[in-house]
Amino acid sequence: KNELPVVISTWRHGLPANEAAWEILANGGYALDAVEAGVKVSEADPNVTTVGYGAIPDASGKVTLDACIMDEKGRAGSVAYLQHIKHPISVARLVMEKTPHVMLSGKGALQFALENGFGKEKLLTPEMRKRWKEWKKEERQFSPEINIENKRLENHDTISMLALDKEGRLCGACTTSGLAFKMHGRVGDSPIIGAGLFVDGEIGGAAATGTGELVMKTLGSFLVVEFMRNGMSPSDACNAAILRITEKIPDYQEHQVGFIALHKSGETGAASIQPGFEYALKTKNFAGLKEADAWFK
Ligand code: SD4
Repeated sequence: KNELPVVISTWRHGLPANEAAWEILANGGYALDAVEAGVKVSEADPNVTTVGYGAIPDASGKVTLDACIMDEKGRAGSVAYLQHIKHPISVARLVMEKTPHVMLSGKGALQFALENGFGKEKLLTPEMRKRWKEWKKEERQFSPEINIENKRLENHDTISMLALDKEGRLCGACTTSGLAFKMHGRVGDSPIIGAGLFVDGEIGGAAATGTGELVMKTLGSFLVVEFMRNGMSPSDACNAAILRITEKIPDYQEHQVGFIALHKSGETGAASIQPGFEYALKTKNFAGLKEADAWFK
């Protein structure tokens, strides 16, 4: 168990994101502000090629973004298939705070963002445009790759973050450009409450990364939280949700999925299908990367 505050996030790009979140948490700030500020670091960084600005486009060469956020009271906001906005997580937060809805998508989400003062930006960098052109020439087909971030993309992927502040408020955020070269119009797990992220402020939170289709079909993050509700530790709950995927999805061997979880007590856990899923943890006594338990050893 960890003393509060605690912040946990997916992949190596979680390290600088956790630092930004920690600044808020260490000063007694609100976990919701912390997770938003944290994942914004990845959204703004063009070297993180699977989130926000500088992300890999879809098959048609467009950067389309998914994000969601959830607070300790169970309030939620999300955006899907959003283009031209550098910080989809902040739009998701506004959906939560300013509208009677949970999710806005596509043109409507963009319109809402523009009406609320967000600027329209070009998210496709010249480097990613070049990569897309090469991909079009060579592959022309979408194929999910296991730990794509480890093989080709220097450890970058969806960022999901969970934070517990000094007052014990638990919040989460998740933001991504989705799978590289996905079909145009494809939406993954990341903006789906219960799939890419779920928080129950009285129990704990969980978040996912990896092939979103597998997470959506098993409602993975919700499942992890329900396992914790039934008494499992965060680690056991993540492993049990991975087990569910292996039992229910025939071609799970071809994919990577990773879960992180944070219990209300401060205890954390993580699990994945394939080895190689790293997550970043920051507490008073620890700051660094850990590798999740993997189904395949
Ligand atoms: C998605 N879960 O859109 C995201 C992407 C991801 O490893 O995390 N890929 O399916």
